[in-house]
Amino acid sequence: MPVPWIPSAPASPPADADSYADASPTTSHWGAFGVRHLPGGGIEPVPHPADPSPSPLLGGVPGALRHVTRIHRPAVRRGWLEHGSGPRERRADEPFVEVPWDEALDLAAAELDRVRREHGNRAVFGGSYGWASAGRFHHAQSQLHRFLGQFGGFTSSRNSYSNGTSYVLLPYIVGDPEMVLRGASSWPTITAHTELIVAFGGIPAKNVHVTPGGVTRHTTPGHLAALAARGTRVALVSPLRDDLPDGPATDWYPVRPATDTALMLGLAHTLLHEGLHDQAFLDRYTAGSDVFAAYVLGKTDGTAKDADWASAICGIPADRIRALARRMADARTLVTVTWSLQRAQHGEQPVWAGLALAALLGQIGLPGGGFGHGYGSMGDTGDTGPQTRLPHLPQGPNPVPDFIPCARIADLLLHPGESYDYDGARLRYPDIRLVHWAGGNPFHHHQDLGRLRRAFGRPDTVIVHETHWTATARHADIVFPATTALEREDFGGGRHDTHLIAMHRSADPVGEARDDHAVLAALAGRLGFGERFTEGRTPRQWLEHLYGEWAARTEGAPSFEDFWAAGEWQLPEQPAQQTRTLLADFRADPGAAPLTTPSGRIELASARIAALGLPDCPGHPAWLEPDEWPGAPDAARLPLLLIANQPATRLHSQLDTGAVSLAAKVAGREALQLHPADAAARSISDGDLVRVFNDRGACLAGAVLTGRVRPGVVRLPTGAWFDPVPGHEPPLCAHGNPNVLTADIPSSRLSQGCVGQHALVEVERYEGDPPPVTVRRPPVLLDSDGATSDRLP
Ligand code: PGD
Repeated sequence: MPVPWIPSAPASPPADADSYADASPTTSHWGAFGVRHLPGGGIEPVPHPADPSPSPLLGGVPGALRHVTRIHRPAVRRGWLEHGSGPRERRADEPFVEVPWDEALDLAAAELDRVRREHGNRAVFGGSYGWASAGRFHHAQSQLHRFLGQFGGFTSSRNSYSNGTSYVLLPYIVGDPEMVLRGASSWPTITAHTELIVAFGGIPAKNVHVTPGGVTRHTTPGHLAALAARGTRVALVSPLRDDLPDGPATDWYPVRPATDTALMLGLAHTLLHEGLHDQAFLDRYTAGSDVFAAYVLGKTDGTAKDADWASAICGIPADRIRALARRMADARTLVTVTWSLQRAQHGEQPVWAGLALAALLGQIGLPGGGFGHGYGSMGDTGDTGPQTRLPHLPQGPNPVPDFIPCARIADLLLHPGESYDYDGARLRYPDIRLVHWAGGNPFHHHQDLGRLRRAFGRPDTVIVHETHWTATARHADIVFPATTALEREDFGGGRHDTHLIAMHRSADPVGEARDDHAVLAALAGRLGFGERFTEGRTPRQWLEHLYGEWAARTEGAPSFEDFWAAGEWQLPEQPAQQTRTLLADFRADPGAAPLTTPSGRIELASARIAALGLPDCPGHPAWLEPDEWPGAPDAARLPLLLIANQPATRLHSQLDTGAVSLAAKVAGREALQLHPADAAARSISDGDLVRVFNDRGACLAGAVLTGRVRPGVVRLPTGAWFDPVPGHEPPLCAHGNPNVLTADIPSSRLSQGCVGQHALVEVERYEGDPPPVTVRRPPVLLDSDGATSDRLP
């Protein structure tokens, strides 16, 4: 019997203004909404009336808000409390002792002070990567960075797990990354002008509900419907058919994972070989096209990257490759690359090769043509909303210069003193003694969780602020219970948002939970800089202050009182954004509006990158075999390629305890999509419990058979809470977290980005008694007499 499953959860119905009127306004990374209180207790999210396509994730909010895994009281790991700080072979196998706030704060402040005195501020890691929650004042990382900066500084982290590889590459090849990340054609321009979208990685509708800080209007689903109505063709290049919603006129190119660069080079070869490229554009706007063309035509290495060569690597028939190249040259064509493609080993290459392909077509800077990066990766790519800088908390300086690229966290903890390459520099890892994390879940977001578990054993102390008992909280020594956005006052909005939303408090804090600001203010008080941290303001006074400063320089902004009473302010529109790409001026006159690259042009070959001599990132786009792809030697033993992409039913690991995420579990675990032919070869049926494994670890998952994945490919989205079964090394996750399987290696020595997207695996039916999922209950909690807490269910 087919298993009901949600490949891309249906949108919530739009709300009417009346039902929103009695709700408390708020916003979230998945959009603005109101909170309505139900008669017998409980809450109901009401979508914002201006939102044409509210996020399905709203349905996960009520269950997560009061879930049994909420952290009620400060807690300290028993071993740390009894034996003091110090490295452990592994954290997370002991119970926690719940302690009064003052005791937890005294312990944390004394330990911060000890580490600073004995080892210096660079021994404190405060990178604290993560999405936390929406809200400009109570933004957990901003609060923590302000606190640690005033404490004397901390080792920080740079870039993101989202597009960290592109962020390092793009300055070399286009100058300002925004030129292609947010400055390419807007959706209205695409729907008006584009005839063909060649979408590498697709335009995954599941991601467009999510934007950092939220959006009030989710417009991308409407634009995709407009594309369908206009008949714009989309060449979907992805192993997953669901990377583009049904609707637009679609030609599916089910490419082998990790081989997009080879396909791009094959397309480029046809353009060059058949003289379909725009030489005048290359001459006027690019540098290094001769180097790139020589490589593609095989003049430098003797291998022509023609369609037959590409076909053997990427699995798309050569005649389809040639036909697509000819169509691209014959139409207003937009080449797009999702961020997921750069979340891989050699992740620079598909971005750079995609840009080079678009340059050959000569349409960069034209409305609806050229290159874009991240359509469908997030809700605001291609959005036309205002670009107002919203009010935010000043973080102040960090006196410590040391940093890591964020995806190097395990290397930092495991290899103090070791050197590594990053962005053309040679850096050294400091010796970290204390980790302080607020608003992120590294045991969700990092790769090779078995290795991360060993790395988290190394520091003397780990302090975590969390709303829920996530795996990261369970790996901490001191845990502070944080409020959620619904339990405090704030204001919020995303980068292109149409509204600034007043976030009213709509629920009482759970247990003794406090805001991150309150926790850090109390620590700052104990460490002697409480007044400097708070500037003598209450959180409400901070909101008034930050809003007031911003309103004074923002035309038409109402008073704080009026804004707060109205629950929102609609930001002024900026119509010019709608039609011009950021590269339009460059296209009009590259001499007058040069790019900030060394040549002032788009660099199809970069002398600066070439001079670094990096074997994993040469000076022009190139096909480099990753360690793990269907053609790798290890594929003989691990014949399936796992795609660990963004989930449709939650935000990363957030809301995994909510109704929408839980409804999509299969056999009580995360759902693994696999092709019926691969399932039949392993005697796996729909709904079976399966074990997914490789040398780094294993996890359990529920099988979903579908022809919408390419044979040889399995998909297991990220975000199921890590649930290691005791006694398993390498780890076995009972719940289906794919990061037990992914590799903790850098995308390259240039960018040091994360490679979480792909891993070679094998899958088998799970026989016998499966270990239960335990992560949806809190860990063992003791009171100060050692008795088990009476809150345990
Ligand atoms: P979240 O689940 O959003 O994941 O990684 P990230 O760490 O951002 O974690 C945020 C945490 O903050 C949650 O645990 C939540 O409970 C907590 N939180 C929320 N509000 C507050 C608050 O007010 N205060 C405090 N103290 N805590 C709060 C996401 C990262 O994962 C990203 S951005 C990407 S793009 C990556 N994607 C992939 C991928 O595609 N494939 C793999 N394999 N791995 C990935 N990891 C990355």
